[in-house]
Amino acid sequence: AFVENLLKHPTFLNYQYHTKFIDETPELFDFRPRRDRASRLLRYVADITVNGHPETQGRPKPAADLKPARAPRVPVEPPAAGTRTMLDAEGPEAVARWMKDQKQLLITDTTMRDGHQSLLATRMRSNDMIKVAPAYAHNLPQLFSVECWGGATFDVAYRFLQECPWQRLRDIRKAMPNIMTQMLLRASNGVGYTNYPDNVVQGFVKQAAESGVDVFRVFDSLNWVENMRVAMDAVGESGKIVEGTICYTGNILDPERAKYDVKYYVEMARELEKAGAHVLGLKDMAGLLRPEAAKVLIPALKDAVDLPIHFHTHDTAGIAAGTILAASEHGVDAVDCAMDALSGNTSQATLGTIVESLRFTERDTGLDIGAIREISRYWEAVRAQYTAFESGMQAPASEVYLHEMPGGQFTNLKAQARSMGLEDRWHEVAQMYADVNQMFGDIVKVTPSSKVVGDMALMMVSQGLTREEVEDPAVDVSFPDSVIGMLRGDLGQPPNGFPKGIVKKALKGEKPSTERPGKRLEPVDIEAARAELSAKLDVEIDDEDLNGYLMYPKVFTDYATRHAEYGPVRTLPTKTFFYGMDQGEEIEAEIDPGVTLVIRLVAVGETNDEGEVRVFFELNGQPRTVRVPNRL
Ligand code: BTN
Ligand code: 3PY
Ligand code: ZN
Repeated sequence: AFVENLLKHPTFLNYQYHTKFIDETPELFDFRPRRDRASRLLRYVADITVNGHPETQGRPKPAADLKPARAPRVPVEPPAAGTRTMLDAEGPEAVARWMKDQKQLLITDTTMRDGHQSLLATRMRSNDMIKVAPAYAHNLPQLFSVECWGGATFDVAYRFLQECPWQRLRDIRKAMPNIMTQMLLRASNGVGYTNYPDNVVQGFVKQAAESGVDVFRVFDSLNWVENMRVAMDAVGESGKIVEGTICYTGNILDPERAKYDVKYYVEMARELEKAGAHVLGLKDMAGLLRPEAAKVLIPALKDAVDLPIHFHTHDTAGIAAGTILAASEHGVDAVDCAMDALSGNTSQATLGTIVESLRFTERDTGLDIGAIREISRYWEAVRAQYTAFESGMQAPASEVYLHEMPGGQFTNLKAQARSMGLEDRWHEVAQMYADVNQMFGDIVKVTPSSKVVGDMALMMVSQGLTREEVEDPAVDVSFPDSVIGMLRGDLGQPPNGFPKGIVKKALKGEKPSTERPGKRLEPVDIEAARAELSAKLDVEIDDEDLNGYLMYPKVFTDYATRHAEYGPVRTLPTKTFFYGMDQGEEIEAEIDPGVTLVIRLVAVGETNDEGEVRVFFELNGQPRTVRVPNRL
């Protein structure tokens, strides 16, 4: 019966099945009626329609007359060759050489990762990305890369969007086969908040390369190269591009911040080159590199190493474009921008503006401004659906030079402060964040070290503690777990270590470790983990699922449990996913290539004595009724 079902399935007949086809097509195993994917989806839509989505409750709503986002149409012919074509044919060293040899300023589009991570709390759904990927492939084949994976997007996909990050990657890769994809990897912290055993990091990189990542931007949250080698080596072995990355903090022009001076960055660049980087990443996660400083730093790095340089910054202070143009004039090879509609403030500089600024100069990007406008109009319509996740930041702020918060953390920390009732004391939080940084010895602040500094700052503001009191051995302080972990050495070592006084106080005499954390962590028995998870969930666990589970055991298990109940909710339109349906509304959900459900909401009934509501649908023209609890 299984084979019969399989052979009759329209997707199989179309030869469009992919590796997860069987996994995602449980009706193949449905020999007796059971809740199929369509029924599960109807249940989700009914539930959200009746009860609302927990994530959007109490938040601003999109305009009632919102138009659906329509991606630009593309021709049926395959797209022109791009960087991915070059990587496949010639390998990572050849791509690196080409980056250095050609004149144009190369551009990475960050909209699908850092753009929405920094502006919309990472909540953008795969559906909205995949629809526009063909337009990138056809109309912007000169892009260096599209950053669309890693950082916070991995766990947010499972945790809040109820979708598989690996499938997102495969789908983007397939729709955009000619341009390199790029991910942000926190070295031994993977895409998580703490160090993982070496074999977990290695397995994760291997899987990411297989599922479709071409450029791995690898950084360490304390700039400790020793803690980057496992991840960098694994990328090198996969045949993909190792972008060994420096995180920039402080101000090289400030004599008072001599810890992070030009010499410091030059030495780190040399270490990364020796460690096997193909490209040198310069990651200015808070947007602190001033244009005048870029004029000094970029030439110094170019002198020091033989690698192309890829610069990343944020527009929090409103000057990212100025810094990018200064870096371009001084020979930087590639830079990151976000499509206009998702640029500015805590996000990246405005892509179309950089392209126009360099037109008719020797660094002309070669990108089509008309295509950029068209794609940005699509993103504008997409962004309008995510009103619930806007931060409310109205203007750029030079206060970032005080607190030095990464763009991807800023809005998160603000939301965390709001939830603790500290929103109107935000400027105190900002000052405290700066004080905590000094108390920890002036460290690099980027995920996960930035979260540790944020946890400490919020705790101190809410409890009314000052830095002096925290440092005073006579004052009793209960430190957050994340702070104790970092000071114990769980995230590795900053330059010159952590200040002895604060370590002693936080650890209450426990001896900190200065070894590489991965050296102390036992390797995980991968196959035992697979067997255990498979038994627990009663399904086959493939390598992608397994890697998700190893990174985030509880988040993955919760996702998988909800998936069994609600089905492929990733296929629903974004408005439906967050707000359910209106009476009389009709939507489509393509649950497999070429297999589309047409769902119409006919009516929502009264709540009965058991507290249940009947919701009336038409599914592909057939009446269907779903009962869901009314939890309101
Ligand atoms: C989330 O957990 O925030 C994202 C997944 C949505 C789960 C759905 S929302 C409707 C239903 N009610 C719940 O409490 N969970 C499911
Ligand atoms: C992340 O690690 O998610 C970041 O964006 C760091 O800047
Ligand atoms: Zn960033």
